[in-house]
Amino acid sequence: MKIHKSLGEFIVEKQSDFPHAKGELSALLSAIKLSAKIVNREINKAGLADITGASGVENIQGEQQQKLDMFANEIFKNALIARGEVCGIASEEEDNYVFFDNKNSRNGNYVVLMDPLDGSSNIDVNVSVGTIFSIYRRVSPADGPVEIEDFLQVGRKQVAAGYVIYGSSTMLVFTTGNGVHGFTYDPSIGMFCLSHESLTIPKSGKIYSLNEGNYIKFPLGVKKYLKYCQEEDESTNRPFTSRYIGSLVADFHRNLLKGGIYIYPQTAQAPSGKLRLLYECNPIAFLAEQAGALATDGYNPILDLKPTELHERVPFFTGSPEMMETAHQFMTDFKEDR
Ligand code: AHM
Ligand code: MG
Repeated sequence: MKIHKSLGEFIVEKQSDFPHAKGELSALLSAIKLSAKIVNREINKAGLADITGASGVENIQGEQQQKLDMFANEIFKNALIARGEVCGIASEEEDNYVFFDNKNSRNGNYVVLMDPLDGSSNIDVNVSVGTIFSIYRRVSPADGPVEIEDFLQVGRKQVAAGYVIYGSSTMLVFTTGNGVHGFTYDPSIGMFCLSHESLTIPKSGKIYSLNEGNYIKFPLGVKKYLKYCQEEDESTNRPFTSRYIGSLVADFHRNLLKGGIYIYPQTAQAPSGKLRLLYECNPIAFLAEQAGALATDGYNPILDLKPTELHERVPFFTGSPEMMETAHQFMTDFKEDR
């Protein structure tokens, strides 16, 4: 029987690869690991306990918060407060950023931005959901309170990012800027074990993932690209296959392993799309680039965009480089003024 390396062992072994941190980033990742285990436990019994469904509260973006959204938010927040490396967080479920103003944490060197439970519409129906996280070094002085500038850093400044996918198995996938590594949770021993070292995305693929129900609202470039995916052409292996789960983490994870493209574009009604730059697109874009994929707003790399507000949205295109190049071509050729 093969014994896999644990996430803890892997982190200790790779400490010297962490561009900015010694023990600090390890401790921080281990808080995320612990929170993921607790959230995983709750999700696994979601049909049995009174934790599914809406909480009755709306978040600042006017969306109904699910009970599990709020539960996951509290778990991750409390685990990060307890470690002391993090001086503040921003979260999809918090209106404003949160300063950890306690003796232990206020001088922490890092901020974490997260979507504690992404894919909320899938919670109650036993379909994969995820946690997404993004980590930066703070830029404000360490002896003062955390500032908005600490959170509005350009994506290229991330020191680590990752996601947890609660799927047919639970996996934690992360990068610290030296490749992308995946760990599968073994519930029998309570450990994340190295299962996917140095993940790279296939250069091309057959899968396209987008919510086709929105077709009528898509920009012309996306409509044309979608029709291109559906045409017959032997030399390019078309028609491609449509796969859409409606959980960014799960759709991205599948495309990362198999090759594919994920698109959540802008529409006339939502000119910035749906997904949030800071805690959905930036971390996924960091992972994507580290795995040899591309991640853009249809034109520009996501990691180069300068954020202006905490919950801002951005059109999101990510996937295998050859598929992305074709999609970009359509976006440029059929650019319209909306
Ligand atoms: P959420 O953060 O409220 O869960 O929304 C984000 C999710 C993504 O995971 C997913 O890709 C997208 O919304 C699906 O949106 P839609 O149902 O409009 O296709
Ligand atoms: Mg989300």
